[in-house]
Amino acid sequence: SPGQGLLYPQRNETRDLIDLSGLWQFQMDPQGEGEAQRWFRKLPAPRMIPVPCSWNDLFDDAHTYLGLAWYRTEVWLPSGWRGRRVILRVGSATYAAKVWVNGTVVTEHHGGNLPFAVEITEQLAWDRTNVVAITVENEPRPERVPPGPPPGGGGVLGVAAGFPGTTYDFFPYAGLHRQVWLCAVPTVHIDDITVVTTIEGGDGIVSLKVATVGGYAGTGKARLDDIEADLGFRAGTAEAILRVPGARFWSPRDPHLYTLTVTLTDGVQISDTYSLDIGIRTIAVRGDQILLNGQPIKLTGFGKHEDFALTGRGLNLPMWIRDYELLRWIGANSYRTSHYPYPEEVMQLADQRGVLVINEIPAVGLNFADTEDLTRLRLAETRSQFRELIARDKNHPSTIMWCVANEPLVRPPDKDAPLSQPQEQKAIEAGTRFFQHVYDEVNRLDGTRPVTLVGVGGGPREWHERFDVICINRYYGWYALGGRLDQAAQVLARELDELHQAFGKPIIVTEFGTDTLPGTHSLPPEMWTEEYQVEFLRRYLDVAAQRPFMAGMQVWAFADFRTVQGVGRAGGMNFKGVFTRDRRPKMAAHFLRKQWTGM
Ligand code: GCB
Repeated sequence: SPGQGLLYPQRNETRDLIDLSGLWQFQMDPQGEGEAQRWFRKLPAPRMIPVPCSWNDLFDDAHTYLGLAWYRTEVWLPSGWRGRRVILRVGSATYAAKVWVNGTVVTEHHGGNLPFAVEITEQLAWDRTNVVAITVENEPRPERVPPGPPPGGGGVLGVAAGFPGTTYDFFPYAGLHRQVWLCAVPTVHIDDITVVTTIEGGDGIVSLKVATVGGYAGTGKARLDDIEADLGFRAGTAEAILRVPGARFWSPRDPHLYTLTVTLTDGVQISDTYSLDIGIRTIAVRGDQILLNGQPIKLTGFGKHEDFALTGRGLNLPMWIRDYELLRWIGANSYRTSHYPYPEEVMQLADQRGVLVINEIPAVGLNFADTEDLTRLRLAETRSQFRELIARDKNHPSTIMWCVANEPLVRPPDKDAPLSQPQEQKAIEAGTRFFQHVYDEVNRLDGTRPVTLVGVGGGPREWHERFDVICINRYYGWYALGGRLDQAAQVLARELDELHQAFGKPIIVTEFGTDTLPGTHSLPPEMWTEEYQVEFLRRYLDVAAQRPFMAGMQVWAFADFRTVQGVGRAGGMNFKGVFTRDRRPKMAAHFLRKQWTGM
């Protein structure tokens, strides 16, 4: 197996790649008969589907289908790959996947937004095409993360309860959402690199750990510009420290990246090499401030979604490039990967463009009033997804914080049977234990970044206690106090002051916003209009500006996005975007640009 590392695939003098993106064969399997009928060899009635892409917006009969579906493709391997290890890497399969190569099951994976890799050298043929088949399903099961709704009832908020049933409002897109790659690597190869940077005066200190597969016990080199260190491997791993005098520290203003190259070499021959771009920076919390390179930062920006017409949640690089352009245009320095990890390329772009990222796992819709069994299963799922996320994203300077959950809550599973006081207390304690475990695990995996939890309005305050930064989503003036913006601002101000008093930690409002139908206007401002969105945002930003302890304000949302069908979401859309789904600015976009850029 390829080890625990999730380094981004690379082509260089020792490594090669085949990107299997393109048209694959596709067939839904609602009866689950494909495996017994050996569909992993041949699909009986396939149609073509692009990979990567969600299937839901392509075929009418697949629109709300979340069950099992088959993907199949064929690939010839170059003869030059013989003698190397071949690894199959799936960028993201939402939610559960099983993979066959030439009829043999090679791996299974759970968790919809993170990559997985498996060595397939043994299963490959060199004299004919190889058949790769992958099943994907995205059934909303209660034990998953994000959890599906409890049996018999759906919906997160009363307003969003809809079809398909989910515990959140975004559309549960399904499919092979990112690239599938074949990677050829040397038998003994670099499996993982962990980089931690610190600052001493004007110098950058780059500490690295390298892990290999194949029990490498030789030597190697690490190089950054013209600075070099020797690596001596024992039991497959080595460590080194590089000092960069007068370093350029990574920041939104100067997102300077250094290329770090690690090489396995006996001094003459190179057996493997891998390069990655790193930023030298520190991130820390002190009192109520977040410090980047020792200086306080305030986050401006948005909660986002990976969502676009037709491609759904499939990798859409044109959309992402446009989004980064718009983030710059509007003067935002940050966003949150609500409510699941975004593509690896998108994290690389954040590094290059100096965007600060709150990196969130797909733990949205957790309800601690559900059974202990469900909580236990969700904890296991959360932990394994976190291991993968940190393995994938730990070297990105742009990731400044991990987020363990969005709006966990305590809600009676049956809305007609409210929880008793002891039941509610028990549920809150179950959540406290859950987050204690997750916090400790995240800290063990990466002790270099603050960890946060995003709390829901009216949710238990004690869940924030564990965490380094207090993130809250608030909708005074929308879900509560609709139409009463002055009153809403007062309630917000009072709550922020209380939170600051109670915790003395940095506070970020990670969501605040109003559904806004583009082109709808009113005077005086009324709900759903562009004027109302502007006035709502103005109030919130003013309240924050009067409170120097506030560490950031992220508007919900960057752009309008697809939701499930229901009475709370007109046209199957969440209209809280500052941009429309096709990225046209609403009035609020111009307002925020003035606020954030001074232009
Ligand atoms: C929230 C959720 C977000 C929803 C938003 C809304 O609190 O975190 O996923 O889209 O509210 O618009 O209701």
